[in-house]
Amino acid sequence: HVAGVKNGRGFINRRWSDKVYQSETNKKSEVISCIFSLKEEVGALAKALRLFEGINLTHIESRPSRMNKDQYEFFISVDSSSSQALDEVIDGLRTQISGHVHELSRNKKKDTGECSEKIAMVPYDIQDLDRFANQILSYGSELDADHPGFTDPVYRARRKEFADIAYNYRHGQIIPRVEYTEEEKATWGTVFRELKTLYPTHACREHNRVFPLLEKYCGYRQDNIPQLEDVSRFLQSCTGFRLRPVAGLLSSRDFLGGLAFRVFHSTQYIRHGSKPTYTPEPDICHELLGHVPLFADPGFAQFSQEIGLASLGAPDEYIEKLATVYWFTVEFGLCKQGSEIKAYGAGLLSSFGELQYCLSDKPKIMPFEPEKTSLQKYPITEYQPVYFVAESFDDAKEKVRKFAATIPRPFTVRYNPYTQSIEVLDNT
Ligand code: HBI
Ligand code: NLE
Ligand code: FE
Repeated sequence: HVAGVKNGRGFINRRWSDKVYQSETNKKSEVISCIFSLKEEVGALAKALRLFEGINLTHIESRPSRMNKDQYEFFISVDSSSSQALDEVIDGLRTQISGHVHELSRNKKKDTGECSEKIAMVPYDIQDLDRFANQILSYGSELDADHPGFTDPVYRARRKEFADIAYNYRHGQIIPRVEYTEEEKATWGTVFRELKTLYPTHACREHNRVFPLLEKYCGYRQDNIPQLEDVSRFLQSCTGFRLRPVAGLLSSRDFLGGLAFRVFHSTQYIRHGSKPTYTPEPDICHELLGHVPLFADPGFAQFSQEIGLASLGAPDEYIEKLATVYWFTVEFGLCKQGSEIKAYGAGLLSSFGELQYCLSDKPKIMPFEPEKTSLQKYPITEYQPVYFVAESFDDAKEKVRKFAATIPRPFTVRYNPYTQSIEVLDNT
């Protein structure tokens, strides 16, 4: 049954059925988490936090309130030995600081003695992605020291312009068009020309089927870098997938979460012109030439969304496994087609160097088995030493589905495409 779907905050409480459970057992629960809101004011948080002196906080997170524009919400958890003390803090918050405190309880499960203490913050509907998409990891607008663009001030300034577009973007807006420089267009031209010669022999048939449509409808040409907005509209008409600009690498959790909504976070900047055949970072060449053709394929779109749905509310160690599965499929996957092996991973289809290498006799090739594949270690700044071969997209999808069912979560989720939101189904 579907129940308790939303509390209006974009949280899904992993023990969202606590209320029901509580009344059934008639037992007072231990409170270990709460959400409180504060009016935006200098020193407001510091004042509230004074109440927490002597308590072991295990988690604190903040975000702008959706209901009151001038307020911020803070989500905190304490370790269970501080549960009683938290009761007092909550009283203090209510009386001295803010009337708005929402308690989240933890209940011991009757027979297993197991309890889930964490409450995952997950996007609940497609707009919620606005709150997750701006936390960029190491390679963001600030480049790492070994990046070819690190010492190039022109390139760095340009990256900042792209980062600003992404930071300011909100769901539903038109993705700002970018006028690319002659130098940027030249880099694209090289990547485009060389890859196009390899696709007929190296890319999977789904990629080759869609590519001419992108040339026809989206301005894919050697002398033109297509606009994200045009490509996003095209994808929406094919599979409902859409693009959303992003400044750089997101955490695996945030990135995979987007896929649950058929949203693909896409960079808009281009790689540094000094190394067109391979870059470790995603860039517009990687997104448009590697990912986009496959997101236009219905079977592949479904496969990608299922990885995303599996990630929602999953424990950290499973996020890592899912990210690894994503890595060896969507990014670096090979698949059988007839008697041949072809590339379908976007990281291969956007790298002239690695696309040739992956089908040579140098790397190790193993069958795609999510349980095993999800444990494989991999480098992120050089060609992969190991690739996994899928029997077909359908087969890979079935296997990932089975794998996802082993992820411990007290609920399952399903996507409602009419409301573009997640529905939570109780598992308990
Ligand atoms: N972030 N923007 C962006 N693009 C990606 O392709 C990407 C990411 N974060 C993580 C990631 N890919 C994967 O390596 C997995 O961790 C999901
Ligand atoms: N190595 C790829 C390329 O050069 O296009 C990008 C991979 C991004 C994960
Ligand atoms: Fe990618």
